Amino acid sequence: MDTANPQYLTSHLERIEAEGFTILPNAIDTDLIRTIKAELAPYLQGLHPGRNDFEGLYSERVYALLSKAPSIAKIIEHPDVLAILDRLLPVDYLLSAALAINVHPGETPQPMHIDDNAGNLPFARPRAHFGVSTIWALDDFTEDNGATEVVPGSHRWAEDRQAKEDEIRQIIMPAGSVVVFLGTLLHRGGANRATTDRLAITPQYCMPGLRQIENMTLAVPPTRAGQYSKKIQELLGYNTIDPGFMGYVDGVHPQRLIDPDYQGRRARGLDSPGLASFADAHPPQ
Ligand SMILES: O=C(O)CCC(=O)C(=O)O
Repeated sequence: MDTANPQYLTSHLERIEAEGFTILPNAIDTDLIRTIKAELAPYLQGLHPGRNDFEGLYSERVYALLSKAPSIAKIIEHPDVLAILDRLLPVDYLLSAALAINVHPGETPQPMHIDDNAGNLPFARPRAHFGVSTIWALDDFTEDNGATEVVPGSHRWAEDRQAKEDEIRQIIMPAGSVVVFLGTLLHRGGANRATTDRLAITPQYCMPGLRQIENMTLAVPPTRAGQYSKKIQELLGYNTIDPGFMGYVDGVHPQRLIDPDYQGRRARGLDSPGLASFADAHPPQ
């Protein structure tokens, strides 16, 4: 995507609004794909097949990715993806999940689902999305190797509407491409009828006030988080959000666990707009 050209961003946002998803073809190069595959290789030895139909009995999943395969940070904070997320989620959105899914030959279709269930909050669909997901193809997604399948327009559907087979569309895209979709879009991993694997990575992002699907600050503890950019640290949850303190640990900013010298806004003499607006909304009695 040419992020300098606002028309590209607008057209992706329009597609997401209309269909619930958009595809960014060839967003990373083969060198990065090769590096990520090499980092993941020790964890994809066929020893840990999925435990149920959702994980996929003929699939392997790798979790806690930023503690295992550091190059994956490059796709989690890919500027083209973040440019879209910045328009779809409130500031300070979080990384909710980030996992690799290697779909082996023989895999059957995954159950159709949405990604932003948000702990069963009592808001039935149709509703606003609580999250946005991405699925990166590290192998070509083809007609028969288990390409992700989506149901265009289902981000507007009511809770009980089921997709018919002719409403499902395969995401066929070359390795290095990414599909970005709303958390309310119905989708699933496809059946792998080919003779080769289909490797994907799915970073999923959520509103800042929600619980992350993976407990990210335990999956990527401060000693590991310290090797990444500030943006990745914030996405993991080493941040606080307005009104000023949600996310604190032991009364201090969680960045202090990574950098003991970290100075918060007030120590730096900056306004804390969140605290100000919180105080306005809750005047002392
Ligand atoms: O593997 C895929 O293509 C989709 C996986 C997925 O949607 C999930 O596990 O949440």
